[in-house]
Amino acid sequence: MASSSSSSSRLAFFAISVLLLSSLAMATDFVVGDDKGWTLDFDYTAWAQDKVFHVGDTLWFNYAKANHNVVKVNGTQFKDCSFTAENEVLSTGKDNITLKAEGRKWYICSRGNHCANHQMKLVITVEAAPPAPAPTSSASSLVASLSGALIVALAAILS
Ligand SMILES: [Cu+2]
Repeated sequence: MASSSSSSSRLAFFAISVLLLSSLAMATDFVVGDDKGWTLDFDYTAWAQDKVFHVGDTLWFNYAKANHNVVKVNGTQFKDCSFTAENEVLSTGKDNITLKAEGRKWYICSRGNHCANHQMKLVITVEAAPPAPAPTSSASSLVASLSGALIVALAAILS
């Protein structure tokens, strides 16, 4: 049956294209420290090393709020494990930070000596958003319209 094999390959093409398109358009959630979260004596430099951070991605800091916090600092403060009253402090225990701009970002824990002696410091480099950010209002509408165009193209090729 030629018609049934062509419709199943059409379905496969469709499924693959939707997956590819959604992965392009979707921002990534990074849980800092993965299962360990934001904690003492975890190597956040190693954790960040093999990851690529883009504008639009989100960092999640999970930790016991009685013990830790997250302070946004600059490069010098990061090196010295220092901060001032002007630095933004997050302290809910489940903080998320959406990366809004390219460049280096630095985060430390300001409790006790956690930054200086227990590696509670994270530096990342944020890159531009992944290819073809939509000039349209939302990423999902881009995916929808691209998927639609692809289906039409595939239907034409496969028919
Ligand atoms: Cu801490």
